[in-house]
Amino acid sequence: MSKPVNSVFFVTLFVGLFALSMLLLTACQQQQIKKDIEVKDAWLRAMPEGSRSTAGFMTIINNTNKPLIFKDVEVSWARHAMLHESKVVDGMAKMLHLDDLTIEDQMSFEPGAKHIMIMGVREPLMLGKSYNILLHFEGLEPLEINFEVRHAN
Ligand SMILES: [Cu+2]
Repeated sequence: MSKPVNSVFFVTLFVGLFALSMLLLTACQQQQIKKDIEVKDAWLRAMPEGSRSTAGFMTIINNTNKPLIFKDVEVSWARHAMLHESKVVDGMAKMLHLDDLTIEDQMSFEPGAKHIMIMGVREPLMLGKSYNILLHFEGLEPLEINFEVRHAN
């Protein structure tokens, strides 16, 4: 009579331990990636009332001994996010879409230059609050970074 109960118990225990080890593994991978790739000074531009778009800025430091290929960005709280660069072309300010970026030692994203363009923001961003952005690098798990909403000075 006790046998089926025991096997159910062990299956549950096994599944539980497996899930736990997967969680720990993922946490370790995230920690290792955060050592390899340092992201400093991550912030989002506070949105003027009625605006649906914003931009994100940061400095990425490559601590690995290989060039880092920055592929893409992803946000859950907006319709679309992409890598952009502001440039003056023939006297006109333009924003160009960027494909893969190769980061040797470090790369800065700042107002008037490279930035994360975010469009179709669903809820107005709150000043001082932080929002997650996923950074995708070639051959690595996505890196989740908190960006704090600030006023551009
Ligand atoms: Cu842009």
